[in-house]
Amino acid sequence: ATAGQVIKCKAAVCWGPKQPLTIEEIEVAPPKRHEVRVKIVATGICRSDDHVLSGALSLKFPVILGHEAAGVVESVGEGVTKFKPGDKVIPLFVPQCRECRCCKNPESNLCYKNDIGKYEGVLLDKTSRFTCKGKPICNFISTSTFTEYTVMDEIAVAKIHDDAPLEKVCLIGCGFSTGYGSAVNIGKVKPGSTCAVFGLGGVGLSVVIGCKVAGASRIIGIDLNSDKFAKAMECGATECINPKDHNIPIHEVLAKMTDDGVDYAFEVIGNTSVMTSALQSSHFGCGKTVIVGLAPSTAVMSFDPLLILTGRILTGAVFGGWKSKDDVPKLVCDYLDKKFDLDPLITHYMPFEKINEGFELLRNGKSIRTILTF
Ligand code: CND
Ligand code: ZN
Repeated sequence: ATAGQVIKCKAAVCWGPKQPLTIEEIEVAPPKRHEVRVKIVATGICRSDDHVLSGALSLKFPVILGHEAAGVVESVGEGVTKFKPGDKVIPLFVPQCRECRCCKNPESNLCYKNDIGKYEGVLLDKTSRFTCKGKPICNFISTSTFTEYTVMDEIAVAKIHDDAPLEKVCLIGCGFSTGYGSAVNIGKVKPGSTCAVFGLGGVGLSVVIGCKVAGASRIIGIDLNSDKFAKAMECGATECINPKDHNIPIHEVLAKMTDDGVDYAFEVIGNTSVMTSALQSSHFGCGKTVIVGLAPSTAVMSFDPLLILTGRILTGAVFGGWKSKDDVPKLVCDYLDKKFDLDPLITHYMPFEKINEGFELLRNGKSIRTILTF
């Protein structure tokens, strides 16, 4: 009944950094050619959304944030053959066009048509489908999920299994897959190895889960907030340390604990000095450091190049290296087959209207993932 029409609905609009989101009535235009309009059913709050609110990531305003979600197709634009109304889907903040140099490379998952770092705030046709009070509202990294309805390019949407519980598998849209894939695809953690995970939020705990599945024998969690440790142990950490409890640099603490350094170190905070600590914590000649955290737009990492010269590997990835359109449906099936659990990551459910409270819980270190439902 709504196909082809402008839909009026509620969305949390971000008018600028350092101010609360406001719930507004917006207009969502019908999907154009090769676009899909989706009714969002559940969306998680990720620290990357908060990096925009804090001002750490600079992009164009006003914008509708949110990128970790699940929903149902409402209608499709011209030329769309792989989706129909009613299909369950997950938005993809890293699209997969299958045609660009990166998409054709089996080793890469970064499609040329992504908006991460460019932050143009538009769909592929260079406009967004949102307006509010007569003003255009920008799209966020190909997705925008803090809204009842959103429009995405079809390359930025994955169709998932009909049985998937949307209020859980929304985490496969970012936090879980990013962390888990960083361990299994990017770190390629080996059985019997020692891992260090810096930052035990939703993404960091998912790294811990990935290290455990990969058979690591020691998984050391590191966080400034010791309240995160119980959950980390539940997810598979074998020990946890708080840098505040030590009067020597954390990499020296780890060196003592691990016979000169870990096999794999993961930075899952977005702090460039912790990125350097992670690199320093890895063993010479063989240690690998994976950057997962998103640093502020102007931040620069600095380190002694001898750390690299002596054989340490430094790498990183968005979305855990998964080729999004290919792998998200498989991850959903793996979840349905009980190959991993998402429940330990979910600490709160809230109605969408309470979105600002959800962000407060994240900032105060009281939540892992809050899932907003519509
Ligand atoms: P969240 O804020 O939940 O977790 C971060 C954790 O780090 C918290 O538990 C903090 O207490 C802890 N912490 C903060 N500073 C320090 C410090 N100096 N030393 C030790 N611990 C510290 O965040 P999240 O898990 O949602 O996200 C983590 C990062 O990953 C964040 O930067 C986010 O933007 C990024 C990310 C990256 C990607 C990707 O594709 N690579 C996708 N999503 C999120
Ligand atoms: Zn995210």
